[in-house]
Amino acid sequence: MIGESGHSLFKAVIDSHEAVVMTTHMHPDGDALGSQLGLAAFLMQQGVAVTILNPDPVAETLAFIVEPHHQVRTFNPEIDRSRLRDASCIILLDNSAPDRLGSMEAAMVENAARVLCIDHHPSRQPPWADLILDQSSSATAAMVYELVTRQGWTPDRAAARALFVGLATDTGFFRFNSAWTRTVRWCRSGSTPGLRSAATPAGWIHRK
Ligand SMILES: [Mn+2]
Repeated sequence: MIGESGHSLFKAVIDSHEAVVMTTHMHPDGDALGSQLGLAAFLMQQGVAVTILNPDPVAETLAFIVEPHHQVRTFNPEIDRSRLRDASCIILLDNSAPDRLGSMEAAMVENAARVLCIDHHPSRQPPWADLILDQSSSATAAMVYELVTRQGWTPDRAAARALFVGLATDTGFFRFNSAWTRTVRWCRSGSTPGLRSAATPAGWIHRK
């Protein structure tokens, strides 16, 4: 679970920026992209402009969770170095390790003072200014769900689907017992009708 300090930090960050750039690890998987799109939906509803700028393009198997209004770009050093430099806030999801940022590593480290990192992997002294880390969480998508619902937001259908894909990807589609109890509770939660309707056949999920 995310502690009180994490929820407070999240609120402080979202309340103080009108635009954010979001990124993740190289070769974004379902949890990376799903947590980005779920968080983006929340932020856009709060009036925050969101640009998703990733080291690698969206995998074909995940294209279905990207909505037409989402801005998902692939990092191009010539254009996007200045985009990162000019961003007042950069949110790094599902990764805290600079060396998993691929082509974005140097540019991200240069701007580490304005990075909020939200991740569930074990970390090694990450350089980012703000950290919300929870190794007990089965997916970054689950952390995003916890953060945005605490702010009183109910994910809409598209956001719920993106978060569900994130959770399904990192739990091997719920094969692991450790994730199971919490996940079932999460999906059954009365506040998340979107999650149940978002549950679709396993065939389209890109397995890690
Ligand atoms: Mn993950």
